[in-house]
Amino acid sequence: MQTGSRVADTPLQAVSREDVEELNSAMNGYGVGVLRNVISDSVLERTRSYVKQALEKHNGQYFSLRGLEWIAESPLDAMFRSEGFHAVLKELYEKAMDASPPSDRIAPSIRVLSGTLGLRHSNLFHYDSYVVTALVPILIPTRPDELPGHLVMFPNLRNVRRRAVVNIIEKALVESSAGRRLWRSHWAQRLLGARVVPLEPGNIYFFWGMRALHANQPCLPESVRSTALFHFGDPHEKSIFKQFSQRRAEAICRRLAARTR
Ligand SMILES: O=C(O)CCC(=O)C(=O)O
Ligand SMILES: [Fe+2]
Repeated sequence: MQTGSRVADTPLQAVSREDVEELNSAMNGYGVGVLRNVISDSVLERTRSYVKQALEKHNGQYFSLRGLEWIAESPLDAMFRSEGFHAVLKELYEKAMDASPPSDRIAPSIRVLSGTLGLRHSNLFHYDSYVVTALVPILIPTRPDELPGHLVMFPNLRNVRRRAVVNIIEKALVESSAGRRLWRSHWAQRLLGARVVPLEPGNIYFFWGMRALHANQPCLPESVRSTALFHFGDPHEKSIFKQFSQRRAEAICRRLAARTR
């Protein structure tokens, strides 16, 4: 894991080519590259207040928000819009794919794990639909009587699938309930060299989301764990098969929500 360190209020202005190179080799080798101390305490504090207010509106239960609306009203917006952040994601994509990204669009989402619904959204191993994933921890449980909900991953388990249809079929198999039972088992994690990645607010964690099978470990229902995810570079974005996998993902979320009622 990479350990470059800087403290900045204006995020990611000072990411050099060498930093990106180091991130890239850490992502290829260990599985995760880290930019340390790049989100200031004040941004983190304000983002936590934002999360707590939104969680009240969701009755203390898991929720996630996607798209441009939530990020525009969240304190992470400056980071999201910064040139440095765009440049890192784009350069990483280009290194991985040896090609320009299909668009400059970053897909922002926020997850807030809490309550019994939060438990159901844990250990849901998946591949992202995007080549590069940047994860920003906002709130991570740290009391000794809590579970921190570490990120777990099987780094670079596969290559990027060039054909959308192959990707969709593979995702359906790997992310089936039988598949997910297997990935969460200790012996499969040991056999396949899973990495458990503790998350520290202030840092940004980069990995190849489309290649690494990953999930978060569970937290106690009383705890709150929140992460922001920035997905970048969907090589299948123009494929007609895309809507099938989107519908499948939405159906899974609806099923999980219905099971707690
Ligand atoms: O919250 C996390 O630790 C991981 C979430 C994730 O992988 C995703 O939303 O794609
Ligand atoms: Fe993911």
